[in-house]
Amino acid sequence: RERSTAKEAATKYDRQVDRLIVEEIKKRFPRHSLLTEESGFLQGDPEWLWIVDSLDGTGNFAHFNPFFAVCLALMHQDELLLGAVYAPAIDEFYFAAKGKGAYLNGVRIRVSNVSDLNQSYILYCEGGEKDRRKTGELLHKVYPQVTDIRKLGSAGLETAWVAVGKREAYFTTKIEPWDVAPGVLLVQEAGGKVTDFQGNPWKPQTGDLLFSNKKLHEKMLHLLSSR
Ligand code: LIP
Repeated sequence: RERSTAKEAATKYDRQVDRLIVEEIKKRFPRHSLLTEESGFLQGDPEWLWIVDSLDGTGNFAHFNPFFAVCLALMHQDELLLGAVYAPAIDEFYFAAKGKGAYLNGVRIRVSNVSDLNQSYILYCEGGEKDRRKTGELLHKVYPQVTDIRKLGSAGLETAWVAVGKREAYFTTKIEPWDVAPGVLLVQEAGGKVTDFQGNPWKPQTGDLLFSNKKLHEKMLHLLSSR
């Protein structure tokens, strides 16, 4: 452990695993661009972009909580082609390919069928320490309407749990693209929906996001965007 707040926690493992993944991608796809949490933007062919978080949920990892993951996505001309979230401590490997579905440990997955807010389990997190107040306000609107709320501490896993149907929706503010890019494709390929709080489609620059099983997307958007 090197830095003090949970949000800024970075271990030497973040950097070691980042180096390993970057080297491997560069070896196989020397001309592709990369955007990683630890190395920043490594310019290459602008049409191909790998988005990497070597250790998502570093705060958990540093505090003996098994919810942490490696997150990896590939974009071609602004379209997500591949997404992978691997949580080694709980043995969950999520993978999605554009048009080919989403999988957990090789088995096809679907989002949940729940359409009533009062029967739904919701996940949330915030991308920046400064947004605690905003997150608190959003929780204040959502919590009374739903069965319960959880924060797992790994955005990658939170998105994956919506894709696999363990939870109905996940919302986040000011999140970074490397935390959620694979989850966007996982949820879409599992039959769910991903938008910003106004209902616009995901872009790597979008920080406020709602991932859902589609069936309660509008109801959740209504809560998140209401004043
Ligand atoms: C973390 C997320 C977590 C979020 C933090 C942070 P990191 O990723 O997955 O859910 O609340 O802001 O972004 O920094 O451990 O890779």
